[in-house]
Amino acid sequence: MKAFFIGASSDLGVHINGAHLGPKEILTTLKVPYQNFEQNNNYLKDLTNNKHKNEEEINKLNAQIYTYILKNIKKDKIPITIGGDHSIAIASALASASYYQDIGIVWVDAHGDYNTFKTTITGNIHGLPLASITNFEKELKPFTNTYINPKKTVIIGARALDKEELINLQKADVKVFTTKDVKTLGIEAIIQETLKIVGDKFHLSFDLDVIDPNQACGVSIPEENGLTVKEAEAINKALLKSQKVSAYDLVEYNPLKDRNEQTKKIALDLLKDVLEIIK
Ligand SMILES: [Mn+2]
Repeated sequence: MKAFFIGASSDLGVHINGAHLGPKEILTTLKVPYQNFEQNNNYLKDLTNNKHKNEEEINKLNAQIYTYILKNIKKDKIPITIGGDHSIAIASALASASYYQDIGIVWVDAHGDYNTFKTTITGNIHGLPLASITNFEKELKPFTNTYINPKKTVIIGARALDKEELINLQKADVKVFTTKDVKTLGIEAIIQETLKIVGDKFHLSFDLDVIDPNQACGVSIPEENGLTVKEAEAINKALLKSQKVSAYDLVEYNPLKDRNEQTKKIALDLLKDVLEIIK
């Protein structure tokens, strides 16, 4: 098999408990071997106004994941990292960026994850990873000098952007396709444009909260008026079919919020497509 699996069992970047249970749920059902990473204090207990919540623990965890992926990634061995909250993608994206160099990134997410320590309202670090990966926020990656060019960065499915976060995105020149754009421009047009921006190789980071909570309630921070499962699956498939994906993340599955394993089933379907297409 071309893929190898990493469990990133972390809730350190979010104030809601549960996402750290996601990797085990998904990966044991998938019946694949995986290397799991966690920190002792998985759940963020700091509910103060601290803007750097769990930063040290998150850096420690990400350094481990980064090192492991970089050691095991090869042209024909694609890392698949299952979260956990989205802060773990700093490790996976920068590991694949470090291996391939000059890659792009596609961030499928209801949120921009483009806050900085200056602009964050909550101090929850899962709102910062894409800014960190593209070096708009210089912190959160003490384990590497690598970053991804923001001009080769595309967000798909955004519908909950903070005011200052939106300014950050415009300053950095990141391309954002909102949920509304997906519905009006159509998936084909968006994928075509995305592939032009990200270039020959790109990291694909898929946050389950891009899907409408009516169909996928098992996430920590649900946002109304999302993509349908069908749309999300079509975007996932089309991006994978380009055969340009360097590494893949599936994040923010929260079993404590799921109903009848609805969201887990969606996660497994998305991964089934990943494994079929990259085979
Ligand atoms: Mn996210």
